[in-house]
Amino acid sequence: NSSQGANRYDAIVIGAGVAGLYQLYRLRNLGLKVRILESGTGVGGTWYWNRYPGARFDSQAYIYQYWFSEELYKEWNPSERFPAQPETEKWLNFVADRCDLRKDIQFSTHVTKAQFDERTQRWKIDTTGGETFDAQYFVTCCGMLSAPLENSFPGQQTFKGQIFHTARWPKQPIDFRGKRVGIVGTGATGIQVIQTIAPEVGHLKVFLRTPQYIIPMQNPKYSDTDREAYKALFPYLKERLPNTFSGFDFNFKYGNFADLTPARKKELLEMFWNEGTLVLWLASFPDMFTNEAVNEEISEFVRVKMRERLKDPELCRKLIPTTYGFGTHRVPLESGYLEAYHRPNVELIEVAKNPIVSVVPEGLKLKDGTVHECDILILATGFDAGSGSLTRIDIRGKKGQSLKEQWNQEIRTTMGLAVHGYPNLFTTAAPLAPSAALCNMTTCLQQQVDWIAECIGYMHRQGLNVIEATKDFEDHWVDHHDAIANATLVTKTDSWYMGSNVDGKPRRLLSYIGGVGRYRQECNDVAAKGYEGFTLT
Ligand code: NA7
Repeated sequence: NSSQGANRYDAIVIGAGVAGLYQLYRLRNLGLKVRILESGTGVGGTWYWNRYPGARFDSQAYIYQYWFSEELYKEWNPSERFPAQPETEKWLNFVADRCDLRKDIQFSTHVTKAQFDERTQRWKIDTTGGETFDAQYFVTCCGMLSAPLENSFPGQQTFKGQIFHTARWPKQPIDFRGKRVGIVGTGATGIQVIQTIAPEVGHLKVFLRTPQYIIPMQNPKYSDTDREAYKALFPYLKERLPNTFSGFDFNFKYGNFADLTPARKKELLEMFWNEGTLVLWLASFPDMFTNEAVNEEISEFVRVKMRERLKDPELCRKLIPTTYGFGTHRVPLESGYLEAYHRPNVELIEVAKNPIVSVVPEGLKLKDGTVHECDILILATGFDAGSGSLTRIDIRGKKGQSLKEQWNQEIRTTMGLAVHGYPNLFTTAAPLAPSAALCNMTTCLQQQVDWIAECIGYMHRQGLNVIEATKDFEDHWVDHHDAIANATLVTKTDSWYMGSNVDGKPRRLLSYIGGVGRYRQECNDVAAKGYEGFTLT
């Protein structure tokens, strides 16, 4: 009923997670009429959906924050360095309440289609509930890791027990006591689940295809003194985080690894390792990402650490990666993950050479015909990252062109913020911007949201209605992105970073790897030049 004006907005935002909440806040402050459409029944995005046992972030709580209000920052009291999902969900609810955001969020509303109407120069957005919204701007805050690979195996519907994808975990706790549980996936998610439920379940079978490098998490409780100390750093952190390589409170400062003496290498690696954060990965030595010999030396350092804990040669063979380098895809923090395999109730089943072929009523069936019986099956099988949240919506730009069809051929964006051919569409957490792969998400997302809000504010001040990235500028961005990406070892490793976890997905590094600070500078330059590379009418 958009003709009646009820569903007519200046901006429709999808998603009430970290980005969407802040986007609503910023656009509303411009005086715009904005509505968030959110599939879930509550706010939180990632922190609403991923309520699996052991879910927590790997960014320190004092930097996984918003920076638009010092007051808000100081009011929130994280309990520990890396709080678990319930606390983060609570924090986002606190933000939504304190900023009075809920009145502009429509829950349980899933967007199915969005079409740019060239006659009216506005977006028409359809939902599963049969509503149609009409908006000048269409802003996607869908998250980078929100399209779960739920249908991983044929026959899932025939399973007699309970089956869960980690990103669609039920609100009621699952009782694992005495149960035979199978878990597929040992990424950042699987590791958190395994180490958490291993002591609880009757018997746990871990189906392992690719082993992971890990860093042991140090997760001290925050005392009042700790909280006072970081709260005093608010102005410093707000300024610093967006200017680092990965949006964390640490940055490369020891130069290239290759230039150090053996003694200094050892000393610094031990120091980073003992930090118990992602510093060893994201802010130790820049040449770890580009120099194969350096990467191998650091990988071997981590392997030795893993060997010391695993002890058993058979477990070492199965669980220590040798076919790819440390840091060339996500390195999870863990707490007792390796030791879980020492428990008598935990069994490790390798499925690289003898793959899982299907789910049968009793459990999982492997290629050689073996059936592993389970009562509960957990799929920690990951996501169609970056592009999936957008290609699962039928998004159509000028001349009815389909984003899904185009991205089935090649995934491309302009700075991860716009797509040529799709005027007045703004994207966050989209491919070719820094994101989850290599960035503290709150840092990257706020920078993207700010850029979008400032762009829309500029358009309004100038009396402009439509913005579209030019083909030339998009080509330039894609080339720039690829040139940096292809100089790293990340593009030589298979993972969701490259889209290689989804059959047929075109290969490209999904996250900008030139650094958060550099990316921000590029975005600011475009804005400072009156949105050079975009046509504004
Ligand atoms: P990931 O990192 O994509 O991990 C998925 C895991 O599932 C990984 O171990 C996969 O093995 C495994 N997998 C997927 N399909 C199969 C099949 N068919 N057989 C066996 N094993 C399979 O997803 P996560 O949810 O852990 O993490 C995603 C991000 O979310 C993470 O990086 C954080 O930033 C938050 P593979 O490696 O493909 O051999």
